[in-house]
Amino acid sequence: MAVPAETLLQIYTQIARIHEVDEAIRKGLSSGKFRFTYWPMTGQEAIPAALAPLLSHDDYMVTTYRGIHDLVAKGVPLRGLFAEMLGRADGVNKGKGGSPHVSHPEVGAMLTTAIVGGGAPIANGLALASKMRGEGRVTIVNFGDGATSIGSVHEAMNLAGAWGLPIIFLCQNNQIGEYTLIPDYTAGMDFASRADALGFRGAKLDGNDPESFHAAMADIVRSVRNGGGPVFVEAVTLRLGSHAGVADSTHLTPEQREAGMRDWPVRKMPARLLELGVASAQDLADIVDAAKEEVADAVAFALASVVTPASDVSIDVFAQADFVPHRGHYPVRADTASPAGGEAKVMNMAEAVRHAHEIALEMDPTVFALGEDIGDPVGGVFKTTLGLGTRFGKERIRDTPIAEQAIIGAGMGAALAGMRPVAEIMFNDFVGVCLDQLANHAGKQRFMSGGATSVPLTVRTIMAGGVGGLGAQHSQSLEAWLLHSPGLKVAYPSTPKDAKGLLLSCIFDDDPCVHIESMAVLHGIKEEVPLGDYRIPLGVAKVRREGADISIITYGLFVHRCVALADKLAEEGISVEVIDLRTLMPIDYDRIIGSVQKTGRGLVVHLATEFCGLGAEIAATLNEELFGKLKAPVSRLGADYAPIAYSSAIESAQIPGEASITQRIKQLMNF
Ligand SMILES: Cc1ncc(C[n+]2csc(CCOP(=O)(O)OP(=O)(O)O)c2C)c(N)n1
Repeated sequence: MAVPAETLLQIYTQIARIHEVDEAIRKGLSSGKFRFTYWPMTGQEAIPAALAPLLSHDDYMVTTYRGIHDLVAKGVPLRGLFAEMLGRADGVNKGKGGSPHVSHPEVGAMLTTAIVGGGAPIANGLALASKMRGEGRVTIVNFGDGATSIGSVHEAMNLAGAWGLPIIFLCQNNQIGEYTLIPDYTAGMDFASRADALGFRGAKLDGNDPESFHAAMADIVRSVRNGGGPVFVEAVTLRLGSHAGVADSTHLTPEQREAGMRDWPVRKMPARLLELGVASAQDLADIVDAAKEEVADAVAFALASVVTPASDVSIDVFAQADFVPHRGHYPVRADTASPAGGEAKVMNMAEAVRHAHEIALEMDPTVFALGEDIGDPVGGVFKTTLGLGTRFGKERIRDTPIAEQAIIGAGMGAALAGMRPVAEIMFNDFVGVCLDQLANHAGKQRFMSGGATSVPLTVRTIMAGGVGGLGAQHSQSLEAWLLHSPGLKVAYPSTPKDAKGLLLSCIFDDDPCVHIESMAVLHGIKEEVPLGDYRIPLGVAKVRREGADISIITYGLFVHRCVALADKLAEEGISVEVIDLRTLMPIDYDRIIGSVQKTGRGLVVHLATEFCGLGAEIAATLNEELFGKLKAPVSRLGADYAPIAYSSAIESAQIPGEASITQRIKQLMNF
């Protein structure tokens, strides 16, 4: 007998627990006692059950909406799990994640995603953190066969292969995507062979045979744990239930269903254990009774738990609750920024960014950087990491494949595991390629986990608009995308000194921060930058130029353009105050409102498209808050609603410029 009797009983115990959980959910939903979305894992119980004895709570796991069986077997306490599924305060995530978003880091259940394939890049980051720290943990990422079609899984597998990560891509092939059968969605049905193509091991196993599956996985887990690199496992099983809900499946013929029921581990394993003589009928009945009792207790506990108050919705969005924007709530934040004294050096923004990296890398071993071409000799296409690879090594300055989802996912996963990664996305426009990882995963994870996890990830990206000639796909300023995604902080420095101080604040912040650097400023402006460690607090704007007649609210490159224009307009007798937001989320409404209250006029200027841009938000707030005190309605000016043109002449006409800003200021002055 390949698998010891004790292990077989452990596996059966997990199968029984999973089955009782499944039954209780079905009963609760059918009776109307429960109301939540359930994606049944019926039929797939043996996969995590047979794997469980090979893992400890130190090993990381990522799963999907259909992964309740994975969570049970990984050790998530059933009381907290049921309360979570019911959306109750005693859930492991305070009921904020619910059935598709369970995280319980105490047992290594790090993340559950409802985005098909979205977990794979993040799991890489968990594995990377373990590898960098030499911890010997194995990371398991579960997903369905349908997820093999999505780009994030391919990107993640490629990166794992390139970096030799200790991860198992566990594809639970239940023979169907959502409602589409495998031959209808791929011509490459041998999923395991995809790993071969990426240079690592793939294995096709019978996920419904606990014995052979356990034995094969024992070998695979050992190899991965011992540094053998990633393995892709196709665990063949069958989804016996429907895609969602508790109705019977409609995708199986009666014959297929009958065969599936015969092969169902929940039914066949007891007979096998009796046949092997490892347990008596009474032993097996005791296992089932214990599972029933545990589940009944968990259900009673969950039903007795209260719902998290709706008023808590702003909690767990950010580490700092007062960063969450609320109408009428404008916290006053001290400007503790100004670094006093000390040695300083004249730097451009690229050098200041590099210097911030250096300080962070020196002081904290959990800091590392990753991105395309960031290592030496290139040092990043904008030279923002030049020399760092030579000084800190390839482990901490990591060149990546050209795969933005894999980059952000690896950063996010490592952050989940307690690292402080700094990921570079070369151009702001490329955020579109990885927005799911950023917005759906990094931004939401603290909230979805009810604060059980955090993502101290920094993403740096370069915004090249205003330079000219880069065209529609390398020139956008996309902060509005990010600001519309709760959970992401956004810094947008205008000077080298601010870039260093803000970037350091981002790196040591406990939430995902996006640091947007204007290409025109990166190498275009120099100033004295203190050499010491200093932080510019997030959410503190700065008056760049004092004025009395009108306040211009802007950020990034346009701070310089607006200050220059203000100097010019002063000669015409118009006194313009220029506010540099520095951070867009959290936003410093206290200073914005204070300035416009003083001048009685406000104009928000940004390079981003005017329509639905940040300017619209700020103008609306100012008009509401200061109505009656204003000398003119607060206005906003951004780029025309069109892709950025390749021709510099057209680009400069379509984004705010001296003429259009002056015209708008004069309109407001003469209102
Ligand atoms: C990116 C994305 N696209 C589509 C969906 C809708 N959807 C939810 S589950 C599912 C089927 C996924 O099939 P598979 O990967 O085989 O996993 P299974 O549900 O069988 O476990 C789909 C298409 C989604 N959640 N995410």
